[in-house]
Amino acid sequence: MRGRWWQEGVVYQIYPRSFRDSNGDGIGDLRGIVEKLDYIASLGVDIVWLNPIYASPNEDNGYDISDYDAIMDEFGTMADFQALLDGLHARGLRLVMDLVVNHSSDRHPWFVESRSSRTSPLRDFYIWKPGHAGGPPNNWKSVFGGPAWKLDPDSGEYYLHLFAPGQPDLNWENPELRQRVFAMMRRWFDRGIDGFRMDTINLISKDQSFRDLGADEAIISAGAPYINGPRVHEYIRAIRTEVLDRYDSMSVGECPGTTPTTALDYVGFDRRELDMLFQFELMELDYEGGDKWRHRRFALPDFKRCVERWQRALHGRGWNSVYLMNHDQPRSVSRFGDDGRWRVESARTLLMHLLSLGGTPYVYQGEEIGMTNVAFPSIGDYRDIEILNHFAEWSSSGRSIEEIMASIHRMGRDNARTPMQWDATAHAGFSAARPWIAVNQNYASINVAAAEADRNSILAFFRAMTAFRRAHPSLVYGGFELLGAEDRECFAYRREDGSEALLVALNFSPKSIERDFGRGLVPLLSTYPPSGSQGWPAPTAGTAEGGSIPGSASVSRAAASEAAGVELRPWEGIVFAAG
Ligand code: TEU
Ligand code: CA
Repeated sequence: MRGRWWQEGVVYQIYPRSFRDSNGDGIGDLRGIVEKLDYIASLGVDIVWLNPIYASPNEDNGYDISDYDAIMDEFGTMADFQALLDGLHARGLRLVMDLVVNHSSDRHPWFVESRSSRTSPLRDFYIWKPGHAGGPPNNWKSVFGGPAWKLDPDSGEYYLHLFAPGQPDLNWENPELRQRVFAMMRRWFDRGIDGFRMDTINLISKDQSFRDLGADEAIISAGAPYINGPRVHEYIRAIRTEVLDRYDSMSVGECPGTTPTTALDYVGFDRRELDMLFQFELMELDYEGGDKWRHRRFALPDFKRCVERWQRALHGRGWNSVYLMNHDQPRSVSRFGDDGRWRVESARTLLMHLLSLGGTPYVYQGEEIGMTNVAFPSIGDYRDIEILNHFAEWSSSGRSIEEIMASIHRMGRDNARTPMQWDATAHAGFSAARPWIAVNQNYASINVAAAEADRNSILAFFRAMTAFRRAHPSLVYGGFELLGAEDRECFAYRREDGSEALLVALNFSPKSIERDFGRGLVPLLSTYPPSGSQGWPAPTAGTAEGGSIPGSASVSRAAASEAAGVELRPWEGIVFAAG
C-alpha cells in the first residue's frame, strides 16, 4: 500500500496552549495559530496535529474533556476553529485532532450523571466497583501517582482513573457509550477535520477480571490487564467501520507498551484498524528500571537497534510513525543531541535522522529551531500535574530537593510546554502578557526571527530537509538496512526502494570521524551548510543533485577522490546516493 496522503506527509504537532497567544491573556489560542499559518506552511509540512482543544477544566491541559463538541474557552470559539481549519485547507494542509476517549473529565455531564446514583442510567459509562477489604478494588496505580481508584463517598463505590482522579476511565464494555463516541467522531469529520490522534487508545479495553498487578509489573507494561486488553481490537475495528472508513481519514493511536509484534495487530495493512501508532520503546531507552524519573544515559547502539527493529518489522506489512519528542517528552536536542556547544549541529542532524526514516515523521513545535529543555529553579514555576505529583511523592519519600529538581529538569513534560520562541521581544513574542508558564530564558538567541535571518539555521536546514524528503520517496517507502550496529558514534543506514538507494550517515559525536561505506557514493545533502553561506539549495527532483553542496569539504572529497572513506564533522549528517 502506498500513495496515501498520510504516508507521504510530514506532521507538525502544535500544543495550542504554548504556540501563540493572540489576545494577551497569556494562554495560546486558536487565533494565535491562525496568525502563524503562513509560517507553518513555509516549513514544508503537510499535516497539523493539534493537542486537545475541547472544553476542559484543564487538570491535565485538555486531556480531561468536559464537552467533546465545544472549544475550550481560553482557546476561542467554534468560529475560530473553522477559521483555523479553512486556513489550513486553503494552504493544502490537513488537520488531525486529538481524540481522548479512554477517559473524560469528571466534570463531563456523563460522569456527573453516572456518579449521581448507583442506579443512574449512565452508571455503566464509567468503571465503578465496590471496595475490597476496606480499600480500593485492586492495587492498580495511576500513571500520575497514587491509586487508580477514587472512592465516591455518596454511592460508596470506587471509580477507575488510570490517569488523574479528574480523568475517570470510560467503560468501553458499554455499547451505548461506544455509539456515543462514534457519533462524536463523525461530527468532527463532518466539521471537516482529516483525522485523529487517539490518546492511549490501546488502554480502552480492561481485562474484566480486574486482577491485581504483579509486584514487579509496571503500570504501563505489556502484560498489564488494561494494555492491549481482550476486546481492544474489536473496539478499534468498530471505530474503523463506524467512523474512519466513511471519510478520507488518517488515524494514529498512542499505544504505550506495544512491541513491533503487538503493533502489527493494530497497524498491519491486513488488519483494517489504525493507520499507524506511536510506540514508546525509543522513549524508554534512558529510563532506569522502567522508571522515567530515574535516568540512565542511552547508548547509541541500543537507539539504533530500536529504530532498526521497528523500521524492519513494519516494512511492507504496516506503517510506521516516527518521532523524537512530543508534548510529553523532553526536548529532542537536549535528550538525544547536545544542547550546549553543538546545539545547532546536533539539532540539524536529529532532524535529518527523523526525516530520513520510513513511515510518517512527527515534528513538535520548536523542534525546527532547536528549542531546548528548561531548568526552572523552583517547583512553583512548574505547571504539569505529573511533575507536581512526582515532586510531592519524592519529597515525602525523603529525597533531596536537588535530586528531585534534577529529575524534573531532565524528564519533566513542561520541558516541551514552555512557550514557542518567536522572537527576542518580551515573552519571546508568544504573548503580550505574562504567559501561563514561563518562557525559556534562552529565547533571546533561540527564536524563529533569528532563525529566519540566518541562512544556515536549523530552521533553514529543516525546510531543505522536508523538500529533500519530498523529492526522495525512497525515504518514505524504502527498506532499512543498519550499518555498523555496534558503532557508538556513527548511525548509518541504507534506504532502498525500487530504483533509488540512499545512504544516510549521521555523526552522533562531538568530534570528526571517518568511516568506510564503500565506493560510488554521491553526496546529496549535508546538515552542514555549503561554504559561502548561501544556505542549502532547493533540491531539484529527479536529477542527480550530487555536488550540489558546493564547497562542503567532506562531501567534495568523498565525491572527487573515489576514496572509500567518508569524513563526518562533529554532529554532521550526510545523505548520499548509493548507486
Ligand atoms: O499520554 C499517555 C501516556 O501513556 C504517557 O505519554 C504519559 O502520559 C506520560 O508519558 C507520563 O510520563 C497521553 C497524553 O499524551 C498525555 O499528555 C496525557 O496526560 C495522558 O495521555 C492522559 O490523557
Ligand atoms: Ca489567549
